[in-house]
Amino acid sequence: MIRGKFITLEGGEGVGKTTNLAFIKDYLQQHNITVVVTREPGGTVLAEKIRHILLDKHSEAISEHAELLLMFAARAQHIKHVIEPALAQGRWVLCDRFTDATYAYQGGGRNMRSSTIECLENLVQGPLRPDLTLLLDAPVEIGIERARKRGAFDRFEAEKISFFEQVRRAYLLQAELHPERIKLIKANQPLADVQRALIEVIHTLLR
Ligand code: T5A
Repeated sequence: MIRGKFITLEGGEGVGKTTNLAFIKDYLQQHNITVVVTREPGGTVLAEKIRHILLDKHSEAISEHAELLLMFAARAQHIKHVIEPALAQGRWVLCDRFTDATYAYQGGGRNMRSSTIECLENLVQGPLRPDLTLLLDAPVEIGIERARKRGAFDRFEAEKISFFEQVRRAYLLQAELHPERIKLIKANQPLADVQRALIEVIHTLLR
């Protein structure tokens, strides 16, 4: 059995990850690839419960360490019960956010050390890394405006613009550090152009 490919979609709030995930899934299925679509934080019953804790607003502030550890607790469940079994069965996994989001939000946004995140990454993931990461990048205001149209903000979306600027910078740094894996896609262009750019990159993986 040939192991499946692991593709992640990343980017700040409202850049179009969910919209394009559905598009990529259809594209891969047209090429006879069996795809598992999932998301982080979440993807299993327990990890979705952790997602609620992370995204809901609480009267008690979540400490930065608690937030980081909850992200990785959800990830550990997700890898064990969804991602690894699917890849081992030859299915491709398409995931809305993964550990690059931790480097961007907890690292960039919350100023947590990269070495701490790396330590948890190695502990929880072992050698597992995405085969391809599509990083949708757009100026912060554009993404926030798109997200705002959707309704009430969650705990992260309620952060200040400066937080999202730090997140964006950290994502771009990740792309610089891992150019072979992370492909940057300009998300502030018409959807049809974004999707043309996505197909160009995915096509190289299909070959
Ligand atoms: N988090 C997550 C961490 O802090 N650390 C971690 O390790 C992980 C894994 C998860 C939150 O958790 C944090 C980050 C997040 O804050 P989420 O719901 O997964 O939350 O992430 P969001 O970014 O909030 O997801 P959104 O649904 O808001 O954004 P998307 O998916 O990027 O955007 P999408 O596809 O819903 O599009 C938004 C709107 O824009 C339109 C769409 O039609 C839609 O209406 N749109 C476009 N309009 C014009 N032109 C285009 N090119 C467009 N593309 C999309």
